[in-house]
Amino acid sequence: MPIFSIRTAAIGLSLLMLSYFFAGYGLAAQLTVNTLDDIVATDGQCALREAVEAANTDADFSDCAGTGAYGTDEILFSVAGVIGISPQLDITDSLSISGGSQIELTGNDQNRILDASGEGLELILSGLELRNGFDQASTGGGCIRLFGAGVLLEINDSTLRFCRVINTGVSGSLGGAIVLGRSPAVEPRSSSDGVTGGPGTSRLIIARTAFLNNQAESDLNSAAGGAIFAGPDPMEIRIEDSRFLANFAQSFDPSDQFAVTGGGIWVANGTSVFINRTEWSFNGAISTGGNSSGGGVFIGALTGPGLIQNSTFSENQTFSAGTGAETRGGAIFAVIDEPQILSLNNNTIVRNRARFNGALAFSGGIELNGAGNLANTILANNVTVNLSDPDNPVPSDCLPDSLLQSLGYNLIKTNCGLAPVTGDQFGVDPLLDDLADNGGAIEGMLSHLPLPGSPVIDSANPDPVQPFQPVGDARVCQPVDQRVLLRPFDSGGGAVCDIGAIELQGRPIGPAVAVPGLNRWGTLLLAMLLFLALIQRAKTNSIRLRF
Ligand SMILES: [Ca+2]
Ligand SMILES: [Ca+2]
Ligand SMILES: [Ca+2]
Repeated sequence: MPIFSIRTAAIGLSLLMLSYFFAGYGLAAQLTVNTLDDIVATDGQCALREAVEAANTDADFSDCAGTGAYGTDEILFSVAGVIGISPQLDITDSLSISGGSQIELTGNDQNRILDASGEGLELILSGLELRNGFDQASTGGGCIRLFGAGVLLEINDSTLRFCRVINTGVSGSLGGAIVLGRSPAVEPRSSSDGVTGGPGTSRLIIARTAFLNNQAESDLNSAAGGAIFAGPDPMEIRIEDSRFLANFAQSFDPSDQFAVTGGGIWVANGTSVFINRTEWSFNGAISTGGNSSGGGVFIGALTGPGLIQNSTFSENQTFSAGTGAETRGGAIFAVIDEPQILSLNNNTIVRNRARFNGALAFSGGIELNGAGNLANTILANNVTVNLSDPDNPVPSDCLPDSLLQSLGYNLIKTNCGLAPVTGDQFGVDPLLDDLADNGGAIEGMLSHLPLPGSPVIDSANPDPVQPFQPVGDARVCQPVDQRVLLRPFDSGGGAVCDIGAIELQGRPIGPAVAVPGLNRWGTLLLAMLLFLALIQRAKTNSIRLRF
């Protein structure tokens, strides 16, 4: 009996320790915001600002009482609508904010919306619209700034629009919507003065999120990352099912010496860069004086694996009006450190351009300084444009004498010296329709459908598609296209994938969902929802180009 008692006691103690361990693991209080007011006052209502204070200090604050033990807390909302944030919300502890797709946070063009800092801080945002955040005098990030070594910024199912950094001082203008990962100790500095990675690798994870009309603008210095500036710390980047439309980095620097880089995103030191099923259109790196590079994507150094797949790059541009300036990579510019390789698979990269003024234009499409692989990709109708002869754009899809290598089954309109491999079609037009909303995992996503008779149809690598995970052979097709429609589909030339980001007749995953019979009110509701979706689409598609 004594032995049994000891054993019972031991088991009991173990269970107690286990429960204690699990209780201490992943502590999280939930805080529910129930007012749209941005006021700290004991008024019976829990405001977002009060909830953030409670989560920061791990203690109930004012009218906000958390349910559960405080730790890495979560803020939810029982209201819907717009919250005007002023001044910015300061976040000092790991936190998630879930808006349930019914909350907009606006800075009213007056101030940044979220400012977070702390070593290892993890900020997870979902179901939010952040708009009209503004930063003028600081280090960037019009809507979100997250500083610290080894931080995480994860954004799901959200929209960031009209976030702006306008810097009229001597510092560069960085990250129209987001600046991430810079250590507070790192002084603001030009993006053109080299990469000095800070301590700790940070992570940026973006899914089903739209970056629309964000802008980093400087009057006297450089500008980098129209939507996102990530660095100089080492950074893991993962972007999926997202949109980057009409974001701009631009400089009106009169001294002709500062660079503008990354119209969509700027990454200093990518320890891994994975971009999947994402639209990059109408973004620009624009300079009145200095050099410009990476109209859509700029990677200062790829120091680990890099893969861009199932993505459309269209109508992006670099622009340098200065007579001594260079302009490079209308869609993508990347420096790739040995022995790393940037792989491009199943992309459509068309109609991008590098505009220059009598000096040097390099590639209008993609420009890789280092090793790159190209497979199942459309690279066509990209150009350089000399402002002195604007009516005669020069075809320029990639950079001659580069380390870009074909892995086969690419359509390249103007080959820059790649050795042809099985399946490559060089010197032909892809015959694509205009940019349009052809569906996707995120509302309004734009892409180019192949036109009837297009040489890209059923012309990609005929080997079996690669499994969903892990990302495998860079030569073979993805199992779905940019719209998450299944590949391959036989459009008449065999059950083979189409070249590019779109499988013309791809099908949804799983069986078709039957729509249950709708009554009169259901039909009315559906009609209203469709109407609202059309209005939203019209708004989203209204594109303003600024120079
Ligand atoms: Ca209150
Ligand atoms: Ca907390
Ligand atoms: Ca096909």
